[in-house]
Amino acid sequence: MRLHTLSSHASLFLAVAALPPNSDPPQISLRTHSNGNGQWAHAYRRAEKLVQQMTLEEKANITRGFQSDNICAGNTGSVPRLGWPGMCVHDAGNGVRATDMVNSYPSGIHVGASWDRSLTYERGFHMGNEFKAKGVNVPLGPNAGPLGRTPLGGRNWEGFSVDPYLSGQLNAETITGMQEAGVIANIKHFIANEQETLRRPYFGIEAVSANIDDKTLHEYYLWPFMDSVHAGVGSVMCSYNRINSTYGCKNDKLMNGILKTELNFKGFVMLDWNAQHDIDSAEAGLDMVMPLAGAWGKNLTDAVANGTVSEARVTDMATRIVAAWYLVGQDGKTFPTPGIGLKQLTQPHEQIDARDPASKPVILEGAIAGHVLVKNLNETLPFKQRLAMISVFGYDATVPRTKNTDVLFQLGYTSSPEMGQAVLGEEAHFDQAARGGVIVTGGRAGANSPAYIDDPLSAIQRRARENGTWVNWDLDSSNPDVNAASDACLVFINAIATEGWDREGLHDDFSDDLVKNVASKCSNTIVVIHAAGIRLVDQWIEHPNITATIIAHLPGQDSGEALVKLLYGEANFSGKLPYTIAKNESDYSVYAPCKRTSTNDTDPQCDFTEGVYLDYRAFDAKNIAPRFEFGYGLSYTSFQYSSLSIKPSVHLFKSKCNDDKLWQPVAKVSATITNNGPVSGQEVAQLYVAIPNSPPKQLRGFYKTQLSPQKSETVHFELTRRDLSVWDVVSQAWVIQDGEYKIFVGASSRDVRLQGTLRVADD
Ligand SMILES: *[C@@H]1O[C@H](CO)[C@@H](O)[C@H](O)[C@H]1NC(C)=O
Ligand SMILES: *[C@@H]1O[C@H](CO)[C@@H](O)[C@H](O)[C@H]1NC(C)=O
Ligand SMILES: *[C@@H]1O[C@H](CO)[C@@H](O)[C@H](O)[C@H]1NC(C)=O
Ligand SMILES: *[C@@H]1O[C@H](CO)[C@@H](O)[C@H](O)[C@H]1NC(C)=O
Ligand SMILES: *[C@@H]1O[C@H](CO)[C@@H](O)[C@H](O)[C@H]1NC(C)=O
Ligand SMILES: *[C@@H]1O[C@H](CO)[C@@H](O)[C@H](O)[C@H]1NC(C)=O
Ligand SMILES: *[C@@H]1O[C@H](CO)[C@@H](O)[C@H](O)[C@H]1NC(C)=O
Ligand SMILES: *[C@@H]1O[C@H](CO)[C@@H](O)[C@H](O)[C@H]1NC(C)=O
Ligand SMILES: *[C@@H]1O[C@H](CO)[C@@H](O)[C@H](O)[C@H]1NC(C)=O
Ligand SMILES: CC(=O)N[C@H]1CO[C@H](CO)[C@@H](O)[C@@H]1O
Repeated sequence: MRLHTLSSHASLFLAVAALPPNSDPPQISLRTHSNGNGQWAHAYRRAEKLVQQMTLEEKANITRGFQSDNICAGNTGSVPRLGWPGMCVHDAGNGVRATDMVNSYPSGIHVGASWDRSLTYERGFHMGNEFKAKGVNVPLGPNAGPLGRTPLGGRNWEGFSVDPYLSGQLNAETITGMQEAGVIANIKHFIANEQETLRRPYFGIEAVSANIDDKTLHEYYLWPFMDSVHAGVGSVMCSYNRINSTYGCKNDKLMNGILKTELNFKGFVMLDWNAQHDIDSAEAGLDMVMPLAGAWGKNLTDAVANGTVSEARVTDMATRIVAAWYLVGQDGKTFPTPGIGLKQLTQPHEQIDARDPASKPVILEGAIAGHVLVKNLNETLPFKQRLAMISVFGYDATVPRTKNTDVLFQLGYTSSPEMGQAVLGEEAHFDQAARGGVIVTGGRAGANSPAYIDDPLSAIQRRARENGTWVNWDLDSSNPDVNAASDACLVFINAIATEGWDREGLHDDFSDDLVKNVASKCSNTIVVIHAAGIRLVDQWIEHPNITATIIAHLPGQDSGEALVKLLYGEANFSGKLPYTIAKNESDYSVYAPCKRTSTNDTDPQCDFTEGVYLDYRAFDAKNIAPRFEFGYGLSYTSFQYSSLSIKPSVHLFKSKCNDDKLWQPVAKVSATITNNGPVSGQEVAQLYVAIPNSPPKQLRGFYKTQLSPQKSETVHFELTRRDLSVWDVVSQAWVIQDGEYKIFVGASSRDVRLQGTLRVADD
């Protein structure tokens, strides 16, 4: 179908049945980000001044990694002659990794389930402070790829959501928070790093090639990177995989073409550790190699000498790196010596306590906010009166017995390591469930080690000590005896995932059997699932004795306390699923990663033929009923939606990418949310748009509101030009088409409470 694009005099007009007389001044419900052009300009002026004093060797020196006496994942070179100290770059997702005196924050997927912009910003800010205290210049996060093309993806939990809009919003908040704390955020992995299977080349087998058409790339995978660049992110990590058969870290079209030209990214592109690249990666747009010299080092200066790489390009690399450093204020006296807090733990080292007491409420609130209540039969939760007896079952109820270093999150849970791709020498493998204890994070680079893990059983026992409840526990049996006097039986299971390995399935028999065995003996069975990704529940969700089910995701160190507060109604469920839970694996438009079963294919190809039809976009388009849809989650109260208002705010015309007009609000939508239930609570109001020639619904707004009983709030959504656009491959521009745009406001992607229409036409 041909796209009808709008000329500059075309207008947008409204066609809703009745126009509510809404004259409230718009409240600021969305944090606004700027791409920081002004700040970048200032940082560039200072960077240029410093870099122009550097020799070629010095410039090349800061584009590469060096071994050091610290345990930073990488250290750049320094320029001692000019007093430029170099940078420590380090993992990542849940807090500062592999060291002491730091906190473990909720994982990306948990934050995604909170749909809470301000908590997300706070988490980024406090985590950023910890990295800074330890002398880390660049935390290697947050994550906008993988988004979650395959639900089996081993690293999906490191990101916020499979939905590019939700991912983009929360990545922008995180980046803003981190950079305001004074560290350079690193958005990764650019791009289409959607599976761990064949993520890297080995033994003559190339890494998988993600073959994506231009429209899908823009409307799905690039979308959250756009938000990240717009938020002023200082660095981007290129990915291990190939895209259209060219490695991400030597892909001129992606790094120079899309990232630096189309998106106008001003910071630097960093190599993923030892990712495939060569000297040509320099002219393709790569700015820094890690962890050592890769194919650069002396080769880079030699290449300048023989004319293969221009010196201007090396100057540009150095300028981008130093500009990002100035951008976040690392030039001042307040930034510690790089890597100061990351000495070998077994060597004498200064104790740098990075934990600020101000982060405590952020960690606990964040842990609470990412729990999603998906079933609550007859309001079994919250516990209404003092429970005389609680029975606790399942391997996931208690703290793991291994040591609290990262090893715990890498190998300690593995109950049956398989060799498989272990020939790579570095890929650890998990069973589907981590049966060594409760999980508060997924595995490897995103994980870190806290001082304590407040596990569910300990938290329940702490409460029992106060309230006199009798607690039975049996965490080992797969078919435990149940004390018939139990008022409630809590079953704890999990689904683990890790970097380096895709999951084997979305549920496991051991855990499902455990749940069913308890349910057959206990009429008030409550299932709690800690999950590093999608976990199916159809084996038992309709069992009449299963009265409540909680998807507890990966809450970080305050897991148990958060859960107990929710169980007892001192905190309220407000999380919503940032993905779809299907009834069956085959319901997902993409299930398994490409080339999962080993073939002798040395050039593995993965065609993203499904386009943008992933997760709810596909369930909606194919009319497949999910078990629990994207955006779903129960609370202890109920909310009523009323008074939809849709107002176009400016004239629309075709706009090109990089144009600031792309971020201009073009329509304002508002609705009134009322808490018409018995207790106070929080609701995440969601806005979806049906863009012509696109999936039936796409998330384009959300707002989390806290309401006491009988109280109302008018929530406001701003739709930007980008929000209504599609990517037109012919004109290479974001384009608003003619036609009707249905607007849905509701409590989930399927629980639509209000709808209206926005019509765009030439006039
Ligand atoms: C390059 O960086 C290393 C590591 O920081 C430093 O030891 C060396 O002196 C630097 N070289 C130059 C030419 O500045
Ligand atoms: C990949 O190939 C597709 C199909 O030819 C094309 O639409 C797209 O622009 C290419 N993308 C990149 C990054 O090369
Ligand atoms: C330079 O390149 C050669 C191969 O082209 C490689 O063997 C060598 O390790 C490289 N040296 C550095 C310092 O990157
Ligand atoms: C220039 O130097 C680089 C780095 O040593 C090398 O890879 C390349 O082959 C050289 N090119 C020519 C034309 O000598
Ligand atoms: C839930 O309530 C319904 C109707 O009130 C009742 O029939 C059913 O037995 C209750 N179920 C449980 C598990 O209490
Ligand atoms: C529910 O639990 C009761 C024990 O309280 C048990 O007798 C009954 O068989 C269970 N129901 C099912 C369907 O398993
Ligand atoms: C559920 O999905 C699995 C895995 O794709 C498939 O083998 C099975 O046939 C599906 N079952 C149903 C009932 O669709
Ligand atoms: C791969 O090659 C090996 C050795 O040539 C052969 O034994 C094996 O059957 C091949 N596997 C597949 C899946 O083709
Ligand atoms: C949660 O709900 C309880 C009542 O169940 C209420 O007392 C409390 O204020 C609520 N807390 C929040 C943070 O909404
Ligand atoms: C139901 C019940 O007895 N709840 C009590 C448990 O203990 C807390 C103190 O931690 C009391 O506030 C509750 O009333």
